[in-house]
Amino acid sequence: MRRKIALIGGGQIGQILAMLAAQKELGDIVILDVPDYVNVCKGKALDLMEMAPHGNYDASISATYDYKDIEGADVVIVTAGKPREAGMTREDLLNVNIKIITEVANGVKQYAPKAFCIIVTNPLDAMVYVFHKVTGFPKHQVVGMAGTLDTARWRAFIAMELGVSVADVAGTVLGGHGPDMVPLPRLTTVGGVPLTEIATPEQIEKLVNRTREAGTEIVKLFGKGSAFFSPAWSAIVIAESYLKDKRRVLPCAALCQGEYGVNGLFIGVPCLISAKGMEKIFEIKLTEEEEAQFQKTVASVTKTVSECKI
Ligand code: A3D
Repeated sequence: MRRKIALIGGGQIGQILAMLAAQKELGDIVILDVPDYVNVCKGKALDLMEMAPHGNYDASISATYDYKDIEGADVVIVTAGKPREAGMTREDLLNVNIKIITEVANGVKQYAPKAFCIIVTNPLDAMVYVFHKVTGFPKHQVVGMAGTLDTARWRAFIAMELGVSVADVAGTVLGGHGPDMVPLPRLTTVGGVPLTEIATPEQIEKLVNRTREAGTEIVKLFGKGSAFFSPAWSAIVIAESYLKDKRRVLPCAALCQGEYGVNGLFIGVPCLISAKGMEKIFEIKLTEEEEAQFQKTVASVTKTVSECKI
C-alpha cells in the first residue's frame, strides 16, 4: 500500500510540494485547504493527475477541506497561513497564523495522530512551537522546516560567489528562521577545503548577510508573497528522509531540552531524520563568537514564542 501525504495548505508552496511528492512517488497526496479555495486545489490536483503520464509517476492526488480525508496520513506538511508582503517581518504574521495553526493542529491530532509533521508556516519557530503544544505529539514527531532552506541558500550563494558546483559546498545554518540566524563559515567546506581558506573575510561577511536576508530579498522582488520553490524542496527532503529512512542530517527546528543550553524551545539545530522521525539532535561545540550569535537568535525566538501566549 502506498504511503499517504497530507499537505495542509494548497497555495504556492503546497502546490509545489504536491508536484515534488508525486514526481518522487512518495505516496498518495491529499491537499487540504479552506472551503473557499478548495475548488482551486481540486483543479491543481487534477492537473497533477493529468501530468502523470509524462511525469511518469503513479499517485492519487486529491483535494479537500475536510480533515476526515487526511485520516491515517504518514506525513503532514503544513503551509496553511498567510505569507509575507514587502515590508513585513515574519513576526507580523503571528496573530493571523497562530489561529490557523491551532485549527490545523486540532485537525491533525484527531485524524493523523501518528503522522510525522513538518511545519513551514511563519513565523516558523513560533508556529512549530504552537503546533507541538496543541497536538501534544512527542518531540520526535514534529519539526519545523527552516534550517534546511537556510542551509540551501547558504550553499547556493557560496557556489554562486566562488563559481563552484553547489554539490561540493557543505555546511550548516543554526538558529531561528530570521535575520539573526547563524551560518557557520568555520564549519563550511568546498570539496573538503575550508571556506575560510578560499574566501576572503569580506566575501564571507557578504555571504552571511545575504543568507540572513534571503527570504526578504525574494519578498521584495515579488512584492506580495514569499519564496515557494526552494521552501517546498526543503520540506520534501525532510519528508523523504523520514519515509525512506535515509537518515539525512538536516538542520530543522527541533524541540531542544537541554541541547545547546536551550530548554523548551524549537530552534534550528542539526537533526538526524530517520524512520523514527527526528531521531537525534547533534550538538556542535561553538566558539565564543558563534555562541554569542546563537544566544541572540535564541532571544529573538523566545520573544516571539512568549507573544503566542500559549
Ligand atoms: P499561500 O500561497 O498564501 O498559501 C497558503 C495557503 O494556506 C492558502 O492556499 C490558504 O487558503 C491556505 N489556508 C489559510 N488558512 C487555512 C486554514 N485554516 N486551513 C487550511 N488552509 C488554510 O502561501 P505560501 O504557500 O507561499 O506560504 C505558506 C506559509 O509558508 C507562509 O506562512 C509563509 O510565510 C511560509 N514560508 C515559510 C518559509 C520557511 O522557510 C519557514 C519559507 C517560505 C514561506
